[in-house]
Amino acid sequence: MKKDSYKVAVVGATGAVGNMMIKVLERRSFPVKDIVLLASGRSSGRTLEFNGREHPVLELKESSFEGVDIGLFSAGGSISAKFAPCAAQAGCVVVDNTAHFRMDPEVPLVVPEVNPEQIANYTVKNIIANPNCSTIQMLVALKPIHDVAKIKRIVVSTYQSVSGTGKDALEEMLLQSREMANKIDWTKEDGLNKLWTGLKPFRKVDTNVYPHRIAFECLPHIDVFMPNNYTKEEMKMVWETGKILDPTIKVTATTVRVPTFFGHSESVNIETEKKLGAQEARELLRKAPGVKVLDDPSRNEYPLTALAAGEDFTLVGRIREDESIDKGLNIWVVSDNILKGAALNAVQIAEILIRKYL
Ligand code: NAP
Ligand code: 3JN
Repeated sequence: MKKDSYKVAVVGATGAVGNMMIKVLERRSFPVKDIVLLASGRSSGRTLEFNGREHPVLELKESSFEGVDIGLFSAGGSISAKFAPCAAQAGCVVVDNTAHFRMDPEVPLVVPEVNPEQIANYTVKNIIANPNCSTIQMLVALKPIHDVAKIKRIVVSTYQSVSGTGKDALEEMLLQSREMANKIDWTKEDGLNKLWTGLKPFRKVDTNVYPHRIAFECLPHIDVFMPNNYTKEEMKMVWETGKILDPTIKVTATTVRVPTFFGHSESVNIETEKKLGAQEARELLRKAPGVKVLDDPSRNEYPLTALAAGEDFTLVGRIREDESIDKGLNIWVVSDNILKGAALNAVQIAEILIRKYL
């Protein structure tokens, strides 16, 4: 018999993504009968609020999943590798936010606006994978275009916010920014000279999270470097687009960390089989699920991280025909990486699961 409420575990509940999962479950009135908040032993003794009540944070153990219907995992790949199979074995359906299972052919990789039908295949391993945030927002924007004009090639550059690296990275950026803003002298009269001199001591600073200073810097380096000299983040966009949207699309990516707080931005260039004008694309995207078009240059209107933060929609704008080729478009896509890029996408998957299968 179908249940009307569910026991839900959040693994990594104290982290940036886990915390947002709790908020999204609450905001969308997910039918939670009982919530189990799991993290490392370091967080034992802490409590977190859900639906107006404080709940204890428990240490994640293999036995944590007894009677749990749905497990939302975001504590890193090695934790998912070890504990997702235990949870699945105990009858819990895992929605995993890490890269660990994404390319497993027996695990569906799902963006609800793009390939919700794949959720049906969760039964093979009792695990569903949530894609990488940069892939999710790009595909939410491209799916309606692909359906009409068939995309042949994607060239994407990302501008990814620091929240994508978690809470320690946000702290690193804030501390570095404060120190630099306080120590660097600036006057309009002699500003540039003072700035150059003031910046010198900050060329090389001690860091804990990133290999270089992130404050006032762009790092063309997200995740580890691969043998082909792309980063793993770049290859995730290539691999995941093939699995979710269409394996015949050619994808090349450059992923860059920029000193913004929330919201990843992407410059996306596509080549299509059928010609699609910018205005047609705008109209298509206006009707697309999960998309909000902000595209009025006459009013300086375009997607910004400040507009995307805390917003469920993926913002799309700067829609232009690529004048260097016959059938191509350029678009600018911004979305909240912790929300649609992680927590919201996972909860949307869980919503479909309970509506159709559990
Ligand atoms: P975060 O803010 O650093 O939080 C990490 C979480 O994992 C914390 O709750 C932490 O608990 C928990 N954790 C760490 N080691 C653990 C252990 N041994 N046992 C149990 N829990 C443990 O990181 P985040 O930004 O939330 O990201 C977490 C993971 O989510 C990432 O590693 C990544 O795999 C995934 N993620 C996916 C996307 C996406 O694109 N879909 C985006 C961001 C992140 P304590 O507080 O107790 O240490
Ligand atoms: O860097 C970002 O903006 C997104 C980060 C995602 C991430 C961070 C650490 C480990 C992932 C991911 O989801 O691909 C992983 C991982 O699970 O490999």
